[in-house]
Amino acid sequence: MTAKLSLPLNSAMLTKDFIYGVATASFQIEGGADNRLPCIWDTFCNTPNKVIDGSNGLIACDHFNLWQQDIALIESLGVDAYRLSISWPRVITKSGELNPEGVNYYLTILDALKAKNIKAFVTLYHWDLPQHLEDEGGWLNRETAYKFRDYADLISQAFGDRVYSYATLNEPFCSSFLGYEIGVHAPGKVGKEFGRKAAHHLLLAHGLAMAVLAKNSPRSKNGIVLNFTPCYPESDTEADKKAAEFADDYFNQWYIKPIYDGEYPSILAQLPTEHQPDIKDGDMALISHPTDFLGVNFYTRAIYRTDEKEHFVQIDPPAPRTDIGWEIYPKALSELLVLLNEKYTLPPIYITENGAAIDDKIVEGVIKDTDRIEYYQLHLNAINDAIEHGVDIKGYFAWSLMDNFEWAEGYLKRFGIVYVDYDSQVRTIKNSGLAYKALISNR
Ligand code: IFM
Repeated sequence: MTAKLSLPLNSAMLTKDFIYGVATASFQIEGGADNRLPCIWDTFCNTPNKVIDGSNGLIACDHFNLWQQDIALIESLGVDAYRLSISWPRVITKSGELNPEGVNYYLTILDALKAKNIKAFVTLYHWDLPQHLEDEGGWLNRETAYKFRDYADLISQAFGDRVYSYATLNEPFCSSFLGYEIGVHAPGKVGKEFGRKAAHHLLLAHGLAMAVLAKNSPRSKNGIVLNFTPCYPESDTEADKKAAEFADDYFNQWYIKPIYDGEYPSILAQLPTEHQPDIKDGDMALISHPTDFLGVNFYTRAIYRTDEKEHFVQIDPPAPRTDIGWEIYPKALSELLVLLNEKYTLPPIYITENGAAIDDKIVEGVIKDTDRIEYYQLHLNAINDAIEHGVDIKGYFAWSLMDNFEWAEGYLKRFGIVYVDYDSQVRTIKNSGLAYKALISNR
């Protein structure tokens, strides 16, 4: 018997207005690397000891060739929406023009989704920066923000009215902190003097692109997707609480406050000058361009204690944990949503990613991922709680449609509700996928 997903009968999440979807990202699934320019993740994968299993994105799930069957798969799940990202190095040439082949690839996908009445949630940047832009400084170079604006301009004109929602960026925290401050993601730069500078240019890119999207695509819902890992103190001592607050400003509020309040958290003044971003006159006004929605990605929380040398230190996550080592703590999701709603004047929210890495086994064609179903159930309940507390949440996307390239973890961690056999490229819907499908169709 497949475990079920359910919600209270009076839940707003059971109305047809609430959007259910599945999410992916270009570099994680597409492959088709010969048909695009190299990106920073190609270079990172080619650098020894960066990706744990030494793998890369050259083939991935071969979605570049198998997209038709993947869209049929998405349709078979009965979802309302598909969140995908556009590979910048596939659609824009080195000289900054549209690459018609790459654009056509996405146009056919978008048309196929439209024909099946599946809403397209398009993310313009899910970390695959063209390598030639990194060679000019990447997100440390302010010019990259303007290059992103130009890409957003050209691609949104080309896509016309095919897109239901545009997100400018996915998780600028990961691009800047993981990529430019601690170097565990591409491009692998390490230095406290880099992280905030990269973040500022990413946020500037978002603001510049928002203005372009508002002009070219006024009918789509345009916004940004941010990830949140709520920060909890290890104890009730003032010192631990202060440590957790500092971490929260550094990892979470740093990315949302500029967008909705037009300023960075006050910890900005406590950072050494050389670690601070280069903020020019007018930047904060550009960054705080109104958005039609906020995308929230949530997986786990983090616990902090005070430290003599640093502002905070993170302690190891307690059990229960998923296969990637992240604590399962759904209460943090409802608390986060309620807190964000109190703190900021927000547009409607979509939960644009949520899911669990589980060490799945396929046995006689069946994947009994009961732990993943439980994870989804707990988090759907948490979202329902937040809605009951007055938070305006319009939809939910499972991460991910299918197992894929999990960045520095390579193919070792499986987040899909569909199992991928990477040798044969056969896809098999896991029990979690069947449970998600049943929840959606029973509305
Ligand atoms: O796989 C990633 C995704 O690309 C961005 N958000 C988190 C997921 C799980 O790590």
